Amino acid sequence: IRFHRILLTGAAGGVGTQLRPRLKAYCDVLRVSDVVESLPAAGEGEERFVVNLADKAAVFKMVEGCDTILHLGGVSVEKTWEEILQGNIVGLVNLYEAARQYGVKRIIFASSNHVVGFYRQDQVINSRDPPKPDGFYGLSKAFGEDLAQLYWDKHGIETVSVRIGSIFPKPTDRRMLATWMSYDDAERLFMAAMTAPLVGHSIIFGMSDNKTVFWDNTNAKHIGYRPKDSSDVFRDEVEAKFQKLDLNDVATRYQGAAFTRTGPFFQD
Ligand code: 15L
Repeated sequence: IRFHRILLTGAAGGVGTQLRPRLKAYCDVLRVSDVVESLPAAGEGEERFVVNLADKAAVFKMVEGCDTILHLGGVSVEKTWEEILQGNIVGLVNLYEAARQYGVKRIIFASSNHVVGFYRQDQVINSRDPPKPDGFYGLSKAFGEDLAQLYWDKHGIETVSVRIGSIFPKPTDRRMLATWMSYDDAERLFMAAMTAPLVGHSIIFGMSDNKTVFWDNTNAKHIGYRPKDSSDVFRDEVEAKFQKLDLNDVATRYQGAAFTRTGPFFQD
């Protein structure tokens, strides 16, 4: 499947920057957007939009003419409630309303493992287990998943909510041996989500083929995502760095690790 125009939001972020050149292979036109002016200029076959998601009119212009959206935009870590409200709640409603207006058929929504961050690391959960957000950020992603469900049930817009673990060059702590997803696997997952024949609203955990797991993706098998990388290649390196396990440390205790803390930006 080739798309005419894909919209990539959050294109200046860590994941967006990596995905941007890769997505070009799947569409005639790649429209990239971000809130920051530092978003690199449009290359060949690209269109560039600097947009604040809380600005409804701007979001509508950004969405018009797009076949599908990979929505990585919004606030991506714990921040003040006001910032999360604007970026992830108001912004998401704007995006879905625009999608409804312009007939976008499917959205790939970057949800997060922080929707379930208060499950413990000795629990293996699946997508039907109730959310246990670990902060306002995780809560906003839980809202996003429910919003996606509503727009499927009521308006027939499909969404794959990807509860992304940790997309980084490599796992850097013990928790990430379970949560890590390589950039190559992220591309595989996002493209599987974009092209699977029928998804309705599906929730999938975004991780590589890791040996240590917190999440069971059985409910998302219809998407056909086959990871090819594994965090285990880095296991010795990681375990050598973190030899002593403190079982009372949230980094070892909870799936959401530091996000479960209180304190500045962790909502005391
Ligand atoms: C997230 O949701 C963040 O966007 C990312 O920066 C990482 O912190 C990731 O979760 C994680 O849990 O590793």
